[in-house]
Amino acid sequence: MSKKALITGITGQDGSYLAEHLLSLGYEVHGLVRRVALEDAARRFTRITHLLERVTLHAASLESYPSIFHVISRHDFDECYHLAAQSFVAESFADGFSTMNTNINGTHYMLAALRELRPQCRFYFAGSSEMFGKVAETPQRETTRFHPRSPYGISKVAGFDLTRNYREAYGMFCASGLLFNHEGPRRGYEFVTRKITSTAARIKLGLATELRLGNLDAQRDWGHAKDYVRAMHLMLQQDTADDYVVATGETHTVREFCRRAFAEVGLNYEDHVHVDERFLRPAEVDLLVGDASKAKQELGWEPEYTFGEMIREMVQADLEEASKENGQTVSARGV
Ligand code: G4F
Repeated sequence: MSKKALITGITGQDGSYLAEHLLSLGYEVHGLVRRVALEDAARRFTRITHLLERVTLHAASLESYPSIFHVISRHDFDECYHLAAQSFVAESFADGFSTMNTNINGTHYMLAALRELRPQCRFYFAGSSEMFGKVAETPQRETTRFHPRSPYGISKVAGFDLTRNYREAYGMFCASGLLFNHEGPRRGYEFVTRKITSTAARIKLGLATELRLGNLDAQRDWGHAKDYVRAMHLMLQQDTADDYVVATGETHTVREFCRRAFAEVGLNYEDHVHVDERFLRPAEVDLLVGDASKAKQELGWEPEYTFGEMIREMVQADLEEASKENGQTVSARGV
């Protein structure tokens, strides 16, 4: 009998890679999606178009306990990966209330519905290195004290605490991944890596001239999302539930990312990148670098992509994307 997994956030970068991974392992994969997404499939399902025949989608909202309860009551899930969230840190400063509502209540609704209906279902919570915020030590590990610096980070600390509390109070198998930044060609354009690679490609093809960014000195531990979803799955295959840092152990500045991405297309970032105060944050997380020793030892997890390989893959994908746009622009002008 194949295992049945439910993924919230299946249309996102991590959800789409995780769905592919679980399908490759023989899982029956289900996803929670908002009804508006079902009604606008062509635009909202771009990352899972190739999977639509192989996954089962259910309409539900993280803001509605009854809708979550309804889906979980109808399927005997073995594993639940709770990835859905408002995950853009800058947006959480703009509207902290909706970030808190969605992220904290959404996690609580998932846990409460599982406790009520499927207490044996294993639960994964997508924690974040943003929880370390103003870091108490370097590198950051599972025991590092949290000091979140944004409503998003605070919401993730609350979700992490809820997850641990369901594990301790009700004996449920609830694990959290403390995932450092993870990227790839499916990353949203609002995040700095994709903003850089997509704009570098557009500049190269004459579709843009400049890139406006905020803090170039922030340092991040950037891995590839494809590697990180394997760690999520491994966490739910252990004998006991626990929390794990997932990171590469390397850190790079935003400036360094720019330099390497622009170099991939033969350009000098200094000719195109400008600092724009609009992209600075009220409180910044200056330095993140994770120690994933526990995940390596206990889960047998290792990242496969190097930093350079990840940037190359992203730039290549964005060059292909921009070439299509270029072609369309040319033909549209031609008409
Ligand atoms: O790409 P970012 O927006 O990612 P951030 O804030 O580190 O958060 C991401 O990683 C977390 C894991 O640690 C996740 F939990 C979270 O959901 C998200 O996936 O920004 C990275 C850095 C920041 O220091 C930011 O200030 O890049 C800096 N930055 C500089 N200019 C910019 C820009 N970030 C964005 N998005 N846009 C800019 O123009």
